[in-house]
Amino acid sequence: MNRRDFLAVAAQAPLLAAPRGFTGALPSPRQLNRQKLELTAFLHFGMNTFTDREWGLGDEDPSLFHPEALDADGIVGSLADAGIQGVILTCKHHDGFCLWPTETTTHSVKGDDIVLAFSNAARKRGIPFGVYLSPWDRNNAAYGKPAYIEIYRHQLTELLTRYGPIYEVWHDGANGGDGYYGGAREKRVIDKQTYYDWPRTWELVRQLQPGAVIFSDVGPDLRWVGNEDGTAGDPCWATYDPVGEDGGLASPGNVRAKDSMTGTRWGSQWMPAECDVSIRPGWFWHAAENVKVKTPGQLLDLYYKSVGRCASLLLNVPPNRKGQLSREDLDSLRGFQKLRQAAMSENLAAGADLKRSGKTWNYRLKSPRAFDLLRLREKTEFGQRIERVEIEARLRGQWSSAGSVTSVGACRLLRFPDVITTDELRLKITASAEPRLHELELFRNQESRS
Ligand code: FUL
Repeated sequence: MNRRDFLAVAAQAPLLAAPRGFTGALPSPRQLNRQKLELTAFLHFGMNTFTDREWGLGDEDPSLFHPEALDADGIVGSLADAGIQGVILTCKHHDGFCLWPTETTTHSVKGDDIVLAFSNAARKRGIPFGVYLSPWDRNNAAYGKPAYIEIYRHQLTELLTRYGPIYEVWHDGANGGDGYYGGAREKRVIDKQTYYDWPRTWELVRQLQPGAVIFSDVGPDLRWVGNEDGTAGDPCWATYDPVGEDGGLASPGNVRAKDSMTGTRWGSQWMPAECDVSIRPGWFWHAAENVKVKTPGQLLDLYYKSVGRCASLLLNVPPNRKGQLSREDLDSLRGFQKLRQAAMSENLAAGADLKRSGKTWNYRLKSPRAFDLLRLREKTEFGQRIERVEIEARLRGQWSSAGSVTSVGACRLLRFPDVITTDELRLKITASAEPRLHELELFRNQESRS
């Protein structure tokens, strides 16, 4: 599906009626569409890139931000070549420095519009573009007062009206504390539940970008997975009813993180998890971390533990001070892509003969096949019906257990500890309603083949 089709589907109205026989939560078309983007990239780029910090105080001189040779096309091109399906730029981090010329503050780039450069680059490469706009602003004098909420919405309006279609709007949960705040240099604590009046802000996003999914600790479309390690819980249900840290009302910045990892079986809202993690220890580029870039093998493991558990993976790859990706990150990304391709190159279950009897699905393969990875997908437009799948293989005339998974959802990957060779496989499914399995695929890792 190309970018235009992607955005057109995303803008459709939500589903109105639940399929018969199932009363659980269902995804909206915009969520179903977002599900196609399994692996996306975060670009943490801004003032911190130049000050060697992770959280700027907000008193930084705007002239410190000076990428010498910004190459947005090169960055987005390399990401797309490595199989990245969408990019989200930190248009404003907690230090308040805006990467686009905004009407709301002078604490921004002046001539060069970095958001424009990246959104154009994404359009050229045909991948969707998303925005991160930190709610917390340690520069703004009005932060903590009602006036700031209008400033935040004004900034959001600029981002959602100037740069074409936006596929995801990312609201960070880090909120309030010490800051420069226009020279006040004090601590400002906000009421996370009420200060931002999130429902009104999300309505604005819906109006301006109906196809965009909204991410935060509490959705409404995509939820934070509860950690920044890049791993989802097992299982990780797409349904969720968030509660606050103290068991009360949840809000961005106040959510019981361990629940976010697993979701809520029979939760009332469809809200799949997104796993955000950096390819480096920090979110921003630091020269000292060039030697600490995650290896392709580590990234593949994260992929299995996020995408393979019905979540999506948002991998941060921070541009350096030149405004380019560093060699270390590029090498790792490319290595990661090679490993993914080797692990999932040919579907060995293609053309298998499927026979169903009740909730048992029997697959007769064309000939005996050796595999070490299984991928299952559920038709999530019918909700998450499958509770558990037992996988059995017929070996020398006997059925024996190969493994099991709890929950399937958009994508479930199961690595087998040993290579299994068989021409017949069966799945015993436990489901709350007629199971709607979309796909079964089997793979053999090319790298480990002799
Ligand atoms: C956190 C922020 O505080 C980090 O700096 C980073 O932006 C991460 C994605 O979210 O809450």
